[in-house]
Amino acid sequence: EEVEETYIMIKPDGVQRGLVGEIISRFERKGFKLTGLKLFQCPKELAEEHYKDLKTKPFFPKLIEYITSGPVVCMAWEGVGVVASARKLIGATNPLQAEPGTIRGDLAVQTGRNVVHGSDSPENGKREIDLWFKEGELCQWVHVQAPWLRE
Ligand code: DAT
Ligand code: MG
Repeated sequence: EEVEETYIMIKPDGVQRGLVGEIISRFERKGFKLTGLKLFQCPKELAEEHYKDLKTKPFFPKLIEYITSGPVVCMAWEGVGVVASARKLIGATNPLQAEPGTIRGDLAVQTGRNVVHGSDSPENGKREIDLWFKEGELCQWVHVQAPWLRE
């Protein structure tokens, strides 16, 4: 049981569709701690670096176009098991296969417009937070709920 960090990002469709509050709420209510938050228009180079593992995929150019098509909401969340838990809250990559109750299962219909990103490992959580946030943009603070979340 280790404290982890994950990078969560509301993609341009989530912002345009007015889902920012709804999506942030789900992580807040679960009991994770927000340590970074900003609205950001992402340059192409950053999107390409973020998704570098998918560079050879046929959908890569459209993915980069999508991610850079409008502002995104960048977030860093901290907590025990937050990486895997956030992936569960988000749901499967294809929203039509995502379970009801998940963000994608409830709020999206297509892989190419799946409203939110979540890191897939603690290592990538660190890498992505480093990539998207500058020094001084993250806050360390005492989560007063902590003793009511874990015994
Ligand atoms: P996830 O976002 O669930 O971690 P991923 O890392 O495999 O999924 O892919 C990153 C994003 O790329 C995904 O959210 C949407 C897009 N993508 C993945 N597979 C795709 C496909 N077959 N067609 C179109 N877009 C795809
Ligand atoms: Mg991924």
